[in-house]
Amino acid sequence: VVHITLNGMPYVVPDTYTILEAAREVGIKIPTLCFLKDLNETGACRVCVVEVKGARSLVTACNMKVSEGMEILTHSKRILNARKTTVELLLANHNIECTTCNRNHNCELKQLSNDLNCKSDRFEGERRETIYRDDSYSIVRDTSKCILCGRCIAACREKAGVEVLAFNQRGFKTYIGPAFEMGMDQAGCIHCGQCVNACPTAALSEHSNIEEVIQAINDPNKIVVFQVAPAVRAALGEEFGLPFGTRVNGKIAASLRRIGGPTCKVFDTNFGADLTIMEEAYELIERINKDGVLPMITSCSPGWIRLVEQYRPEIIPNLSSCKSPQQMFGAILKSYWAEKNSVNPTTIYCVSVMPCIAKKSELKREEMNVNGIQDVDASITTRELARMIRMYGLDFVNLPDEDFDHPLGEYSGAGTIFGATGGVMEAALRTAADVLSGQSLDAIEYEAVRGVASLKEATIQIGELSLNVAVVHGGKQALDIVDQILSGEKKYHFVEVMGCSGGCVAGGGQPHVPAYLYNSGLDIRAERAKALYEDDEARQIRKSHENPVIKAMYEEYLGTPNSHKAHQLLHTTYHK
Ligand code: HC1
Ligand code: SF4
Repeated sequence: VVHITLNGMPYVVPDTYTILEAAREVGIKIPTLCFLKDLNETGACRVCVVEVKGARSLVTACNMKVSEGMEILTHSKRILNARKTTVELLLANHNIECTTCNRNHNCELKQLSNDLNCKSDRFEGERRETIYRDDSYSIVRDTSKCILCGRCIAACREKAGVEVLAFNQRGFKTYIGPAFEMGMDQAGCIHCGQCVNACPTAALSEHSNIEEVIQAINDPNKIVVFQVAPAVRAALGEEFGLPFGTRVNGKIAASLRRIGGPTCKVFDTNFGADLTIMEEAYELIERINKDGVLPMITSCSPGWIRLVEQYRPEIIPNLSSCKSPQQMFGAILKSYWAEKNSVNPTTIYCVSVMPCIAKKSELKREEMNVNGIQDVDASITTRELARMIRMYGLDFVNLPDEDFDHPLGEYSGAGTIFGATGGVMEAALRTAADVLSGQSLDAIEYEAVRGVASLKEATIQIGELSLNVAVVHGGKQALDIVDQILSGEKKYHFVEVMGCSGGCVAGGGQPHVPAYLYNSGLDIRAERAKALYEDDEARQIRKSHENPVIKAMYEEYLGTPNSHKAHQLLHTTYHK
């Protein structure tokens, strides 16, 4: 420990602390802007400056460690002026169209400007040049709102494991984007959206599909069918002030029903997840029994698929041929459900609500159709759904809890945990273990694959078979493990990979988490995952193969998992 004084008061704090951490512990919030703990600790924005007795100039609290006898002032007149000037300089060339900005309710720059009593017109200057790019189906970049904090660059490098974004040019012309003015796709973006989540302003956002969804809702010739991803129910409540980790299944169903009107259907991607498990577990068993390519690697995360296709195509033979739950759901909706209900599939408009922005481009892939009919028509993020709920004047928190529609709203606990890292693995094990052992096993909670550790490995004994499995999440970890698999260093039967660290609960389309909460140690991945494991525990049926609608659908329509028909509808291919 060390002895310090903060604003004249004596404190004893651990010597590993930064000034920022020491201040936080004693209840003083030093503002930050570019700082993200363990990710972006450059001290570049200088918003967190403090005075330290004896230091020649102001020091940055985010990356300066405390030391014995240090005397620190965090809110002196000199500091308040310095911070205010720094932010006013940012405002001088910032595009301050706050009224229509999609981040106006949670922009960190706006909040800071207000807290520091800044004026936007103190400095007159040239505005930042707008380079507005909406050139992928998923992500939009607007440099006029960029403050060059570098958080996105760090997220792309450290989380996605690729280096799509960088500082370009020099001086006033500096801007963040891909090199050589390339588009995001050209530059190898995987659409994980981790840069969007890291952005304090609206310089990076998802490509919005709200308007086309509203158009479909108002088209009398369309039947709008919603499907809601597992992880949305673990996070949407945050947009309406509910505590992190509040499960809002019932309010999502109620909201979508009011938005979509009386003819819409509110179904569940969790049903698609159960179906994915059927196909994937049987595919795994077949690969094991018939000396197929192992390890088999999951394929439901479209950011991960983009990573493979662009950066490690050598591992394509290991990918499960299963479409993702989003796509399986769409394909079944427009075949089985449409036939059963005598609906012309071309009149169905399927909208997925996803925690992900890569889902927007996944649904546009040319393989994602059956007989020329696109499986899913549009995808909106959790954030976009929140905006629509506000747009439609719904009092979210006070809505009644309603059920999803039947039959495609029926899901097992296995389907819902898909949204957390390790969930797909656990769901698949619940089914594979029953099938391989020929019993209905009671031990269904696979603790070894739960949690946010960056690599989880386990050996699961199923009868004679010792099944070696691994779970990784986040592009960077995924690339590491792929390289170890390719070199023969790691040998597994089955690997779950999710493109985002934490899995879909921390996807690029989830509600923004303020940086100060992240920096103070809130692990949003764990908070939201808890809601999904609770959802699992609350279900009577917790194994995908016991979902009665899934069972009936195989009996009436698909035959067996991996049948010819199942392959036509539910499996896909990848590009090199
Ligand atoms: Fe996911 Fe999936 S779990 S990919 O993370 O397999 O996005 O939630 O919907 O499709 O089910 C996302 C989540 C989601 C799919 C499922
Ligand atoms: Fe990088 Fe992911 Fe952002 Fe693309 S979406 S620029 S891969 S962080």
